[in-house]
Amino acid sequence: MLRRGGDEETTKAAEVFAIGIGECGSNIVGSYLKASRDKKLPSRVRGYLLMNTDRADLTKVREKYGIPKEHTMLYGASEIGVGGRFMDGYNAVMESKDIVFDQLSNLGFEGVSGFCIFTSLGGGTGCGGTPALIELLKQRFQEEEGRRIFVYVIGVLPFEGQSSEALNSIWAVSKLLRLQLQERGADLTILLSNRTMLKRILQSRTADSVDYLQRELNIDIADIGQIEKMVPSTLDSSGELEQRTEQAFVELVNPLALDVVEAMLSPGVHEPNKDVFPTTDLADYARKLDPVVVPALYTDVGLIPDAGSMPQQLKAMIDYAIQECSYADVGDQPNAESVYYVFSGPRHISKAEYGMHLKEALDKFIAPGAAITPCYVQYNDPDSPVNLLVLLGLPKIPELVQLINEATQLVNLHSGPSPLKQSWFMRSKGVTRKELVNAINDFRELFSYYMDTGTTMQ
Ligand SMILES: Nc1nc2c(ncn2[C@@H]2O[C@H](COP(=O)(O)OP(=O)(O)OP(=O)(O)O)[C@@H](O)[C@H]2O)c(=O)[nH]1
Ligand SMILES: [Mg+2]
Repeated sequence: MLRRGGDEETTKAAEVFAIGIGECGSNIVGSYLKASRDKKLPSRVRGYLLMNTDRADLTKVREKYGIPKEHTMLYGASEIGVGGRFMDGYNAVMESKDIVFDQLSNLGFEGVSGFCIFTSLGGGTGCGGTPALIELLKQRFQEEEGRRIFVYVIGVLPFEGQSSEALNSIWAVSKLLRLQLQERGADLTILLSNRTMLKRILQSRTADSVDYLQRELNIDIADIGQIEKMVPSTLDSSGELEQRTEQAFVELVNPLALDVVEAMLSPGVHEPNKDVFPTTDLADYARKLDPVVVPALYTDVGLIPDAGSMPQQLKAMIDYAIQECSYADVGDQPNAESVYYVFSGPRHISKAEYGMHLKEALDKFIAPGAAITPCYVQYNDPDSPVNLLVLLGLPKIPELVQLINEATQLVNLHSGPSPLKQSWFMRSKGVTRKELVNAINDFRELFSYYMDTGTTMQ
């Protein structure tokens, strides 16, 4: 448990309950809790639960991150996961409603105003279970108790070449958005992309990453280009090397995922040497941003107020953050429809006077009329690091085109007049072809501006 005895202010500030569902979600919450413990960070979450339909994965996560048993939950009928069949993931949560709420209640979820659900979007347990969980939470709090809660989903998009997972991801995001129209979906879906995180890691820590992968996979890697080519060709099958490759990639990208979670949660937490202006809690993100968000995080920014023009340095910082540090590649022209930024550092750097320069610098990355909401986190220590978190609401995400194309190809592959062919959809996903085609069409509409090229549906 992260809550510290006696530190009332800290516990009061942390109003968030974290849920990790499925393997990816549990890993991210587990490693986040462990990292916070190791770094002795103040409490960011009030309580947490890791849930899975796979007994072995749950045991592994418990051991790896030192999670007490009462914070984990095995549910569903199979005990071996749902193997990407997301409708089973959805039903498993719905059918386990009572035990889910019992356990959440034992862990003290009653008073919280917000939930963060961590999951991959490409698997089955988390991808299908997340919308179900949100429906249940919203029903319980908003419909039965008349109390507004906000729910954030931190969803991980698949690596390149995982076409079956691309299809699951598209279904999940479309489902979350559609449910939101009935006040039963996620208030904010924050997308982190494995393929982009991997690309970032490989670029920034080339030599280290090559060494690491060489060691883990026990193969000779000549250069970084080779790894990038390896990705699509190895990941969609299930042999031993493929599994080890994926595992190694996941270990590489998870620290990056933790950084952004930490950056998002930190403004809402009281710390003695810190001021936040304006006061910001997690709910503010949902109030100010569009429902799908891509974060960008630039850490340890080297800003030197005495050396050269500050407006120029700030502009360079914004450019770099958005173009090189986003968690799903948004390209050069994200055209975001809303922006929230958190600028943190020592008092003489993270100051509101710079707001106008930051606004100017953000201008070319946003749609005309898009709202910009600032937040400054100021530390008394003049040596504290400078970090910039930018949350882009409904940006253009070129890699979604790839995702849509991969999913469309898969749908086409299994389409045809024969019912035998079409039974693939029910068998491997648990839904009809039509439901998946609708989800893809939702995506095409939402992100239509760059859908003039690419694969079309048959
Ligand atoms: N970043 C990251 N990605 C992960 C991790 N574990 C799995 N993934 C990715 O998540 C996707 C698979 O989803 P899982 O979370 O394993 O699936 P699940 O929710 O457990 O569902 P089932 O296994 O189908 O029951 C793949 O795209 C993996 O690459 C992790 O720890 N970190
Ligand atoms: Mg699993």
